[in-house]
Amino acid sequence: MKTRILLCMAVSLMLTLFSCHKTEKVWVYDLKVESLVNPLGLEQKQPRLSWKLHSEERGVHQQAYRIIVSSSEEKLKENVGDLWDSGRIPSSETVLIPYEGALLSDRQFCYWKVRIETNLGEVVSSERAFWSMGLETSDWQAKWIGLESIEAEGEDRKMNFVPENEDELRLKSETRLRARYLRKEIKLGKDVKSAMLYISGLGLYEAYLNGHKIGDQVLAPTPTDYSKTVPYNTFDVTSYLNKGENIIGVILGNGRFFSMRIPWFRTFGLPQLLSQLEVTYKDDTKDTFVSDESWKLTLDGPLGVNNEFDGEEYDARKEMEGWSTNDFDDAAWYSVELVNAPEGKLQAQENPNIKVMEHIKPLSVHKLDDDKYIIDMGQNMVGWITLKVRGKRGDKVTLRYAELLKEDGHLYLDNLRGAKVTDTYILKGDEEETWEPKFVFHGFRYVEVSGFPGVPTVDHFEGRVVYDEMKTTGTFETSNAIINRIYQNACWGIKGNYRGMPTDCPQRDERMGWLGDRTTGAYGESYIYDNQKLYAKWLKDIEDSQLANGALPDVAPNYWEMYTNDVTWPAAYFTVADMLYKQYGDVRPIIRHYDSFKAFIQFIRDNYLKDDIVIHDTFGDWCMPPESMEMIHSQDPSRKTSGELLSTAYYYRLLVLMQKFASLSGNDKDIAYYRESGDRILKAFNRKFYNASTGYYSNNTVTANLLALMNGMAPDSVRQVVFEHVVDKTLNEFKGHVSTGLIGIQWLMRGLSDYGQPELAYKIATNKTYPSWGYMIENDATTIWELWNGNTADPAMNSANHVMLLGDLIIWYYEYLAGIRNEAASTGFKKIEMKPLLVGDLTYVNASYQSIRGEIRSHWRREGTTFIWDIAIPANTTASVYLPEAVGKEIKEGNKELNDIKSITGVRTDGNWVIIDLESGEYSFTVKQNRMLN
Ligand code: RAM
Repeated sequence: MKTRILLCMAVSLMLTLFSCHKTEKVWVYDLKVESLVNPLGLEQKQPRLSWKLHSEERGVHQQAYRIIVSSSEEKLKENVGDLWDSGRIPSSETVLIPYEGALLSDRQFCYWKVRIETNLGEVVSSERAFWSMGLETSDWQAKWIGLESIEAEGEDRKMNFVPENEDELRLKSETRLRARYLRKEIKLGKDVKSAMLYISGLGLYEAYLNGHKIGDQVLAPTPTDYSKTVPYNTFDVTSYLNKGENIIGVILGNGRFFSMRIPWFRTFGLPQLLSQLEVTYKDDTKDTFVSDESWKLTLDGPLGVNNEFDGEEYDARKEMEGWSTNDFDDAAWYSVELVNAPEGKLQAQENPNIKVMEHIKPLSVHKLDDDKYIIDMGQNMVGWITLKVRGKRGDKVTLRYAELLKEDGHLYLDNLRGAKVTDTYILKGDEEETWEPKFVFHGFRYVEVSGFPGVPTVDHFEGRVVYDEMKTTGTFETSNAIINRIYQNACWGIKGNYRGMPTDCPQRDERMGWLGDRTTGAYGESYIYDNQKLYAKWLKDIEDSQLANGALPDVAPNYWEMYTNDVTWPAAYFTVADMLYKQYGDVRPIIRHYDSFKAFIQFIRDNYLKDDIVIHDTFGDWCMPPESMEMIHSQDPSRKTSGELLSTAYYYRLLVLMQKFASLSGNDKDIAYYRESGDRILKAFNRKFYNASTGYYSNNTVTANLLALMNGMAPDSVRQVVFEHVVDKTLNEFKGHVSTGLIGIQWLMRGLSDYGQPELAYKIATNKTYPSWGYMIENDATTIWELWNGNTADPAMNSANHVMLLGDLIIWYYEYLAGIRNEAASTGFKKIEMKPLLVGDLTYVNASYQSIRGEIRSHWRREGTTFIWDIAIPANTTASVYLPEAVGKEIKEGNKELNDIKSITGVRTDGNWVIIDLESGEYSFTVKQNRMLN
């Protein structure tokens, strides 16, 4: 049998990945979250099931499937679908198929498999997989517990946490809370069959059973606006428990619940815990153990003050051996207090947890003149380092983190603004001690070590690279070293800014989920990382922060309550939903958020639309290359693009998207409205911004002209002349360099290529002189900078790890250079278009993308006049393959003529392309000068 099935429990969007101490992965479905219409409506409990086909044969299709969902493994084995047996469904669909079985109850375990029939006559069964259902609100018996007071480090003062006056505010701004350690004994009278732990610790928690940490996630749960949504995690903890006495221990950190010192940063409350352990004994009786007033708590553990910006303090002398085992006396601990539940709704965390995803060794450790050492990780990374040390009791090692060094070799901290980025470790003075922080992370390449007993070497430290647990789906490499390096930098920047939300940066006192940075970025990123669940979660964060009047925020989750009411930043809400549909074939986010989209469109219309022009904009074409190398923002009116043009063009774009969304969500009645609004805006836009005598838009910036072209706003008759201005400006005024900021860059590479200037796009992609991505690399960047002039600009806003200036570059790498993309009308890569861009001095591109339907591969190379292209198309998909410069040349697949190949179903030409319709499989094409013609 040649066909295999990989079950992807991409049961999608509403399922939470379980603890991973078991070899199998378990998914949890939250009954409440995944409703399409009514979030509480039980009728909407519809997980979705996906699988991938893999075959070594060509031209394989699925002709039918049968899904079986059972309430036990035994039943599944016997093919008894007591929950759901779909029966034979003649269909080629494999992605996000809604469960249509019996109404699923809370905590229900669902075991499933699928059997498919292929066109080759095979019948293939998948392995079994399973998911389980979450808790309903009424299932929670646990109480929220904590301590309603602040105990500041070293001082004996208590205060209510809500700052009520200036003094208290100042106190908050000086206070980092110590970690809270909580414990509780649990007596199990019988042998355990299974046990589940449902837990939420705000801001961050680590849970232990009998001394063992539960799960390998860090910084859990992932961040939300706790006044709207409170995430809980679920773990299968069967293997941690024994008959008799067991101890559950939890450490609570501040996270973003008791937030950072900055006055405008929302604080939700003091750290608090909700924990519910449900045990089923072998005799099928059950017990539930919940957090309540009987738990004990101490602030006097080794983990002291902690927060994301300032760092974490750990005093190993205070370690309480066995604190989370039953071999410990907690008489000196406080009794916990019952505290109010956070305002938000408890929901199973659907997006992946954050994990230590990679380990890296430092490049070097060297001594500074003043007894400090600098560790160079060789890479601007996000996470922390582990410390291995041996010394006297009470020795204190201090670690500070920075992205850059000053000329004198010391840390450059200016661009971190208020973040103190300092971790300290006080030795207990035993043998060798190892330590790493729990409730902080840093964005850094360099670490300053002081107070280290002895001489530190690279062997004393290891980098922990921390980001959301998600698959790397893309590989990309070319013959051009600078492109490869930029790609690597981009990967480091993207993953480093995934922490349960896509942040702007990981190092300074900001780290916010800025919407505008991802409007197009999220789409490019989806080629490299499986970011589906992260972005689906982020859309909910955005929805959580929408105001009653329809306004959308600039940052989500809503830690800053920032509403500038621009169109350009909130546009990400729409474009990310569109991305999920296009790249993953998932229409649910569009349906779920449709009303919120609609409300925002209306909000702008009611407040900022005047004569069909959106008259409001704050950020402009953010961070375009300014006129002087020291500036952050250009002040030169000829370089800046009109805010009205930006917001009107983006508003138009949203109206076009709304027509599509209305149709996809069954709101066809709205389509005409959005079309008419769009038409009016289109007219007003051209009337106001197009200058017929010059042939350009507004003040002729590249961004202004590109937006008109790429959003389909420039009338056909003027497109060419408008584009000529883009080229002219780029070549003559900016000497073949980028001239845009965050907005224009979202269109630049595709715009230049689509309108016939791919060579100019290639030049921009490979420039090493300012301003360019290559210039960053020439100046030692190992990530992407916030500013084109990041090496010389004011540190007030100058991060060395921002992804917003990537614009559409990653899309261009995959869809253009490698030539892997959805066909225009396809979603989720059911119908693939393979169309590589042979440009510049590129001699090869090797790329692959693990799509939701399987791996798509494009490896091409030029050898003299011969073009060789190895491609792979996943089973159950088809592709249109564009062979470049192939007309009139000899084309072979393997050593056969195209006509002799069964899985090639059509051949035609377009210009110099030879286009082939291809069935799934692996192919190797060669295109060469036909000797007869020579
Ligand atoms: C900066 C952020 C972000 C940008 C906003 C407008 O402070 O870092 O990248 O979107 O400003």
